[in-house]
Amino acid sequence: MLKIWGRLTSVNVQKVMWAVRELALPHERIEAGGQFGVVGTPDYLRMNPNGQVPVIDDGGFVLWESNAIVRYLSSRYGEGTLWPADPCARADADRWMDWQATEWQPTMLHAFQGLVRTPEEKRDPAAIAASTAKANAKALILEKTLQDREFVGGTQMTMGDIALGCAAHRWLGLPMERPATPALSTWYRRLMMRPAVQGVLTLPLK
Ligand SMILES: N[C@@H](CCC(=O)N[C@@H](CS)C(=O)NCC(=O)O)C(=O)O
Repeated sequence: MLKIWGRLTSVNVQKVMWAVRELALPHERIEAGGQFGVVGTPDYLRMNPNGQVPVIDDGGFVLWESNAIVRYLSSRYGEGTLWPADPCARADADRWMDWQATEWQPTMLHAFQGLVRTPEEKRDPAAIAASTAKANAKALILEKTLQDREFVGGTQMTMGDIALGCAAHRWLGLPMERPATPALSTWYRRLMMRPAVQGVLTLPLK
């Protein structure tokens, strides 16, 4: 059976669990990372030398890097749904996954760590403000894209919406100033109604 290592408070584990649930895959999730530890043990480091979550083991095939895992599960078990059959549609979804990981998510790091995981007296307001401004500017790019479509790739939900949806959940859940993003918010609410997301993306952020 598919095994997934990772705590559900991790945005990267959330992506994988959401994909697993969309695809209705029988699975076992093992708590790891954060207060659960595990990621520094020799057995775990043999699976993922980065000592991070998530990791999966699918019948002996071990994989780390959350977006790579979502792509693998989608291509193997979600052809025509999460994994669009058309190469252009697939590349579109793929492009947004890369954008999420390399352009949007990193901008949120200081805001998230500062506002959610750091006591108020120890926060760095300048770092939080800079992070917030960058994250908000990136969110407006997604807002513009979502103005004329239901999902990021068009009319069908794909793996791209999973990676972006998890990042949007974090962005919208941060206690900070945000520009108005009506299209993004409508898309996010649409995603949050999906049964597969229940219990995976929860508020408040931790
Ligand atoms: N690029 C990696 C990043 C993985 C990552 O940063 N994981 C964090 C949680 S989001 C982690 O393992 N932190 C250490 C821990 O939880 O103990 C991915 O997308 O899978």
